[in-house]
Amino acid sequence: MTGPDRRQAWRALAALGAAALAGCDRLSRSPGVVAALGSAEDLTRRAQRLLIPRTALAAEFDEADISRDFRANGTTDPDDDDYRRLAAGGFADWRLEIGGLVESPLRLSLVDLKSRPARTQITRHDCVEGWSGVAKWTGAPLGRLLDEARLMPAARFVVFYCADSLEASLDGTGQYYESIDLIDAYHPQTLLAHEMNGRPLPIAHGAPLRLRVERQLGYKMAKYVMRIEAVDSFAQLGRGKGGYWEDRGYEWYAGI
Ligand SMILES: Nc1nc2c(c(=O)[nH]1)N[C@H]1C(S)=C(S)[C@@H](COP(=O)(O)O)O[C@H]1N2
Ligand SMILES: [Mo]
Repeated sequence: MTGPDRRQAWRALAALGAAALAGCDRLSRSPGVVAALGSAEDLTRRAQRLLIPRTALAAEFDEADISRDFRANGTTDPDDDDYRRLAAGGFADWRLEIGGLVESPLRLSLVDLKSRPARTQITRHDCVEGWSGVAKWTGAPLGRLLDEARLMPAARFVVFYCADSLEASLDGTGQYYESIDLIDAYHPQTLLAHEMNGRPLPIAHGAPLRLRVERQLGYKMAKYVMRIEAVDSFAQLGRGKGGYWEDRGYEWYAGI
């Protein structure tokens, strides 16, 4: 879309938003219109997705905006034996593997990761369940690590394997995993975070390392990351939909 076209589209959207807001107070009292408003919102969201480039930055906030009580969700204390052993040792023996379609697979300790250039950002986390929280995250930008591992041209997605299982299953499909494409993998705010609010990442929030992919919903932000793999397809993983929650019906691209 060219500049003037885009501006026009924005103006149309802004007008739509203003009209919705003006009517909101009055209309929202009638339960019958709640569903209609819901679908208008859905339309706005879709239009917004078309208009805002995927590479745009997510909003960043100030220290004063940091939530005092950032909820922990999903797994908050993995009971997997290997994880428990690593946690007991303060994650000194933990190593992050970066493999798959890369020329130079990496095996990085927390010390190694902390020696890489870091980025710090204060962002809002939105869970699909309807709650949000603002926190400050520090970590290694994923794109730099993928460059270091020398991604092969065939790589299309990056998969994150986690330590925890949310569901007991013999075939391993109960294990938490996630995947993103290379646009998100190289987005400047996509981090492998090892600090939250200036302190080592707590176990409840994914210690020792969790993904931040700020243009998407909370379930994409894999906690307890053990291994990262570059792949050309995720059809053979889990139940084939690219993530634990995607395998159970959630959208793979959870853009916000
Ligand atoms: N390994 C793992 N990662 C996970 C989850 C999980 O259960 N296990 N839950 C997801 C969901 S739904 C959300 S909202 C966030 C919660 O992160 P928090 O505990 O830091 O709030 O982690 C996501 N990543
Ligand atoms: Mo979530």
